[in-house]
Amino acid sequence: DHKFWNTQPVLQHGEDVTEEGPIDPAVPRDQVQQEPYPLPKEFEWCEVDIQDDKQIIELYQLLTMNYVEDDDAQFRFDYSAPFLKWALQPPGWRKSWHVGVRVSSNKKLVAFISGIPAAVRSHKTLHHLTEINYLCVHKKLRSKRLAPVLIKEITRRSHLEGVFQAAYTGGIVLPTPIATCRYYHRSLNPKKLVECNFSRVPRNSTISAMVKKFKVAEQPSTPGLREMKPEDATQVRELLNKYLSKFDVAPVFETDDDVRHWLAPTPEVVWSYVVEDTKTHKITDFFSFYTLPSSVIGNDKHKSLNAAYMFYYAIDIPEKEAADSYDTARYTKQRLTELMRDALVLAKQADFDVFNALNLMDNSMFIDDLKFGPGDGYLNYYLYNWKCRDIKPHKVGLVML
Ligand code: NHW
Ligand code: EN5
Repeated sequence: DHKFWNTQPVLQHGEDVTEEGPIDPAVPRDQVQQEPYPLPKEFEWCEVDIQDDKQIIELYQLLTMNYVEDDDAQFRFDYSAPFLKWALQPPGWRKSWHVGVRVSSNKKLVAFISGIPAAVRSHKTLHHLTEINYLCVHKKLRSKRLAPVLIKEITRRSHLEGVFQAAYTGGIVLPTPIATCRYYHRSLNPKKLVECNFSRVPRNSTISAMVKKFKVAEQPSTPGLREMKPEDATQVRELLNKYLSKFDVAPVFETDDDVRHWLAPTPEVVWSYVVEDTKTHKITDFFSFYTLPSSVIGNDKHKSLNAAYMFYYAIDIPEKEAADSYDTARYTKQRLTELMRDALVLAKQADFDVFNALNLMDNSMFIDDLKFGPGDGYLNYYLYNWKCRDIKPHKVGLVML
């Protein structure tokens, strides 16, 4: 059982949802605990100022050495410093939500948790909630119940800002996921993936057969495909919000600034493309992926695996196809498959070794045709202080970094 999670406003194991809504009520600001939660005496709280080069490097180093690994501890996420700056400073970000723990004696950064503001809809309710990410405790300080203190402290800081719901994801199962998605992987550099033990040569195959199988075209094939520009934000916002409205949990991009931040290309971080109709110059399609390498643990030949992760995308469903749900599904599958085939080409050109995606949104429509294979990792989705009915992977429209 869960000594900490049992005490929290989350759906407890086996409880079923009759009506959606908050578990605990909102509290006025002056009734929120004003003092930080106490830490064991050798530690102190800090705000990590990620605009300060020295501090972003400290955060980068903490995460690079101590953040999420796969089940067999072969790979560890290696979010870059520019990526962390992007992920933690969207419009409306707050420095007080970049919470660190330092050793009092030498000021070494040994733990972290972050929140960012986001607009997320679950079923019919729009939440202005906190997205929690990058919870990390140094390997030498594990199992000392520091994580619950970090979680309570970010909760308190969220309450101080009048925010009483949160969204988060994780590889582990806690009380209680609203959805569970699976990771899928598309090899782009099969030889390196095998050398890293990321994938294996099947008994009935050879490396050269795999190299052939995973070859992609030299150039994308969709007419009108180009990099997204910041000026496309208004059209992309409209296209994307419309597409995301069919999912049971999804973000709402409320301003063009949100779209420019999250979805305009950022070098080495996020890659975004649109299809501009050659006649009307209207944007009909959009897709994006982000860069997240993993350190390869204990490999003599390779230090890093360069992975691209599918991010948001949207297609415009023409009226004649939208009239009939069968035609909508057929159109969506065809259009998306061709679009994502181009995404693979662009990722290969940019020298990614593997293209990863979850089986959420409409991804299942192209996963098999484009030779993605199932990984051994799963991603659970959670809402804090909100009762919410189960959501199937293909009804999840939220992608967290
Ligand atoms: S998921 C990635 C989380 N980070 C990692 O896996 C990095 C590597 N691991 C570590 O650094 C993305 C440590 O193992 C961590 C736990 C720090 C994970 N979420 O300190 P203790 C996110 O960042 C519970 C939630 O002894 P530890 C999302 C565990 O079940 N709870 O463990 C983060 C147990 O409670 P229980 C987690 O190994 C969402 C307790 O922690 C968890 O030294 C956070 C044990 O603590 C996880 N990933 O440190 C929640 N992992 O009840 C946000 C373990 O079972 C909630 N635990 O006894 C919302 C807050 C905001 C609300 C706003 C209104
Ligand atoms: C929240 N923002 O387990 C972050 N990755 O499958 C926290 N497996 O890379 C989320 N174990 O299957 C954390 N290769 C959850 C994810 C944690 C990391 C993780 C998995 C996802 C992963 C790889 C390597 C496995 C190594 C041994 C994997 C097989 C690929 C193969 C390619 C060819 C077609 C078949 C599949």
